[in-house]
Amino acid sequence: MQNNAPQNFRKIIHIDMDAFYASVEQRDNPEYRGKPLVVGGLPQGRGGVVATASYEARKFGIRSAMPSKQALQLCPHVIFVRPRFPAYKEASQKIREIFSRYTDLIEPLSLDEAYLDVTTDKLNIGSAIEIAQQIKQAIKDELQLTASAGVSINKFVAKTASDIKKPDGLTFIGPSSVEGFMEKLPVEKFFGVGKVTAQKMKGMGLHTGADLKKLSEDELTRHFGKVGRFFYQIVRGIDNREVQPDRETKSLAAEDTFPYDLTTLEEMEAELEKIAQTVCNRLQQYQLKGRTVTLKIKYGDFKQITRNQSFSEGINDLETISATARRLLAATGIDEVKIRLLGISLSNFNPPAPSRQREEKPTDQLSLFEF
Ligand code: DCP
Ligand code: MG
Repeated sequence: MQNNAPQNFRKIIHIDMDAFYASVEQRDNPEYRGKPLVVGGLPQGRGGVVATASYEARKFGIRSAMPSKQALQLCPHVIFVRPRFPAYKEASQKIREIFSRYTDLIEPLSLDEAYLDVTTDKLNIGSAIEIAQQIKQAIKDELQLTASAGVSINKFVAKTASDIKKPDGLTFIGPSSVEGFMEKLPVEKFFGVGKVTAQKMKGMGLHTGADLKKLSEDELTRHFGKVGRFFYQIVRGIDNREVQPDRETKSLAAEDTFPYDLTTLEEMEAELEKIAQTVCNRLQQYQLKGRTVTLKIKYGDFKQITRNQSFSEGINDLETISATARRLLAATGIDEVKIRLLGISLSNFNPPAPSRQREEKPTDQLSLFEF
């Protein structure tokens, strides 16, 4: 991607901070440096989970979203610390200020992740690789943190690339390498492929992009619904989604598709509790409170309903979110139903979220896509 690159290719950078919360803690507390560290719920507490783990802790198999108790079993000398959201938010604002030196087309995905469109950049540097290097260096010099970058011609490939060499990596997938890169990519790395879809694909003998490429657009849509069209295009290196700056956060959701239909209230409530925990973590991560809780249910026959309840004040605590979701579920009548998917979202943020921090982690839900 030099200055003389054909102008019809965009230059997209995806930046993702390395072990973000844990790195901020190690930076601010020198005694934690070089040590296995978990940021999240304490193992003594009920239902505490790992938000993130330092790279030293990952060597023991500790991962995000794992119960803290399990993390302690994997590494008995691991240090646990509670999250300090204001510190992460401050670091996040500073990285965004660094990005804005190069372009105004910045789309944050969360506190530690953003897409940048540098097809034209403010400093006339021209090379997206050079810009990514400069951004990484500025983050190191000014924030004493490291980031990994992916550079390519579209969002999907840039995001996938940023994950290839972590920590402190920079991966460039040029226009002529994009299709080969997609062909080799395992299906579970495709955006929109969660555990249920991945299982289904493997059952059909589809393991990589190259396998998906053998199917027609019709076949992909038939098997995977609307997202089949996205798979058809992306495996050919096509992803026309634009980098969208400053889109307001309207809602924050989490949902799960189950490998088998839920039939008992106990199972449904247990799953709802997990989903409520995820939503709650994200709300606290973004420091948001919502006034409306919406429950989404998809039944075994694919029929889908939503039910919601609003409050006069914004909420973001697990207790209220979970109890509201349970109440909404009970009111739908759960006798003799089969439930395939449950989801909870919070909306009506007050005050409105300043800029979009849309959740874009791979899940089985397809509603996050914009085609
Ligand atoms: N996070 C969380 N709960 C999760 C996943 C992440 O609270 N289940 C928070 C903590 C992370 C931050 O979001 O530090 C960024 O998430 P990433 O997935 O980018 O993970 P990290 O930045 O921690 O690590 P990596 O180096 O793999 O990007
Ligand atoms: Mg990260």
